[in-house]
Amino acid sequence: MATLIRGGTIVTAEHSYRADVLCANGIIQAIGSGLDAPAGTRTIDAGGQLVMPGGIDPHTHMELPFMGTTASEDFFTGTAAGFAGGTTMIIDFVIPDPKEPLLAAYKKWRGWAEKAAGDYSFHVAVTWWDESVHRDMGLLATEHGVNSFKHFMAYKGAIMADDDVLVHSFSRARELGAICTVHAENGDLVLHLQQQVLKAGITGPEGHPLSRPPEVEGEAANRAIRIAQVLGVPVYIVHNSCREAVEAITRARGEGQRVYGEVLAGHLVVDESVYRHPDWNVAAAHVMSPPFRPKEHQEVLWRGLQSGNLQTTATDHCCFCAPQKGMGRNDFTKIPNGTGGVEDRLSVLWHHGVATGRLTANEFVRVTSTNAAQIFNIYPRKGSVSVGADADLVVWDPNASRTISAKTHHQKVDYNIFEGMKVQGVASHTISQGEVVWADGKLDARRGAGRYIDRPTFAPVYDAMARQARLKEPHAVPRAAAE
Ligand code: URQ
Ligand code: ZN
Ligand code: ZN
Repeated sequence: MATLIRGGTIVTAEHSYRADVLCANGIIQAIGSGLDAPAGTRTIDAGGQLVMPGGIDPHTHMELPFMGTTASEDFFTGTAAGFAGGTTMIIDFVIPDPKEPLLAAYKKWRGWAEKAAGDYSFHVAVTWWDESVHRDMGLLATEHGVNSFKHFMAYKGAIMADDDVLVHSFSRARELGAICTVHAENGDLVLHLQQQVLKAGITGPEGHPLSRPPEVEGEAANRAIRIAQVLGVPVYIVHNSCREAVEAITRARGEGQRVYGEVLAGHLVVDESVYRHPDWNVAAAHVMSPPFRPKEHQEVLWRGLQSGNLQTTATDHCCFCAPQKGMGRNDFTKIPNGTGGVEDRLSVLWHHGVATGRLTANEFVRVTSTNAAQIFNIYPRKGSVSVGADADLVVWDPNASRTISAKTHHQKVDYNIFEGMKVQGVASHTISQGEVVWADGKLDARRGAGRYIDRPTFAPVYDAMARQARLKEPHAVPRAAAE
């Protein structure tokens, strides 16, 4: 069945203009004024509303096994909740246990994701190294559409990648034309500080931010950026939460290095006072890493988006309900790290970004959809409103408002970090593969309708960059070794 979105204003990363959009067979068939609607077409009246590319959340963890439990949100409920907020695609993570073959882990996650309602892709984490990892990275890049490899510099003793793994993996990623993404916290420092905080008798959630101060994040962000610089590979720092990380990215980008930065909707508007909430469950519900920071960091993050030094917004949607968080009742280091947000990212960004004048509507599209599509090489299929692109769209009512609450959200988690927040800017309709999956407050998500989206590597652009890196530092990379 065709879908015609009539009378709206199309808003892309580049410009805004009045036109209708006709979708059929999963793609955008026509854009123009006065489009005819073939028999049986479903017509949406978008008068007074905006028509934007569906949101892309480049950082989620649906049903992640982590810290002795499994995230409560699964690929079906999580992508469906995304629809309710205008997000039509997620990029999730395959996170192999140390010594688990990357290809086997990838296949396992692919099985879990078959229930997804919306489209998805995977960053694959490199959590250990030997020749088999080198081989599997190649197979994933050349045969399975993986162009991004993740590295956790935190979580020592679990999934942490030390510098030896970073050097091997970053070098392999460059050979393959892939991008390296990084969770930047110094895992050795975190462990040391956790032990110190516990020794001081602090076992509650208030200990969490004490063990991961901004300097721990800034050091790791800079280290990852420098390693990427020497090895000539692009690097994407996920969930930047503080001034120290943004400064590291800004410096590198100012020197022409290919570095990208992501910020979570949560870190833009939630601050570290939550860890001192009198209700243990509320404080524990906010335990995620990097932690929420003192308020002054938020303005630095907003300026990062405004200046273009941070390119994408995400949620790191990784949900644990109160009984799960309770695993750390006597020791904050045992509280499963993670919070939700996949349903609320766009409204939070619109309310605090566009409605305040920090971002234009076009910049909003850039940081909620288009930049992620371009960085991860799926543009213009995704992240655009153009003929031939996937018909993933959101009809956005900039004047509607709603109050965010766990009582009404569609996320499978018993807490919402934006609880009680009244936000302006609401998805009135979400279209996925040309089908209306969210309309006027009702979800029509179909289990298993989501597709795995291949993301090709960047080889051609890449070679030029690698050559430039070699030429710039001939002493650093002996020519023979670099060929
Ligand atoms: O570190 C991550 O991104 C995953 C494990 C989700 N948890 C979190 O605290 N951010
Ligand atoms: Zn992380
Ligand atoms: Zn994450």
